[in-house]
Amino acid sequence: MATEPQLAVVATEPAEGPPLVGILMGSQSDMDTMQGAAKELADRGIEHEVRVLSAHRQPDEVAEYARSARARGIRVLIAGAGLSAALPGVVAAHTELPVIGVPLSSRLSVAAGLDALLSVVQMPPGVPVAAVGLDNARNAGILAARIIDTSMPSGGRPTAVA
Ligand code: AIR
Repeated sequence: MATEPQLAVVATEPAEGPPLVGILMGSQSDMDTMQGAAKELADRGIEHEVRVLSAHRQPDEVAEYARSARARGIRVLIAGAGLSAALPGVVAAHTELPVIGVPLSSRLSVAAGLDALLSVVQMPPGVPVAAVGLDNARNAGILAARIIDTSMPSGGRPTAVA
């Protein structure tokens, strides 16, 4: 049975330049929790974009987004999902950008979010995802800001990546 596409450009903060952080989530139902990451970035004046993209429902779109992110100037990706939370890992499989995974405690979880936590943390060697705690999108935003800060010691904008 065909699945209804859920691709949505949910929000792009007013930007002086291209977004430096991409925030992804597996469902619109994850939005309230994932806004914690967006708020931390906005508070620091870091341009970011937000996308609803499911690794299972829209696998091709997820791969395309991840593959093209670096060339668009994105420096860090944050990906949150619940249940069988493949999104952070699939994103990491398609990019060399740092990926921060946010395990989410979906209402449908049979294990209070432990399913998502293990899915995000237990990546195979060679494909790293930096995981934050359950539902802790705020920490993902803070960590992304710190990664960007250390990659731009002068405090300026990064040079374009070919
Ligand atoms: N999800 C969506 N596609 C793959 C996964 N793992 C997750 C979402 C959400 C949960 O499934 O990240 O946390 C329930 O999604 P929905 O759309 O049914 O509310």
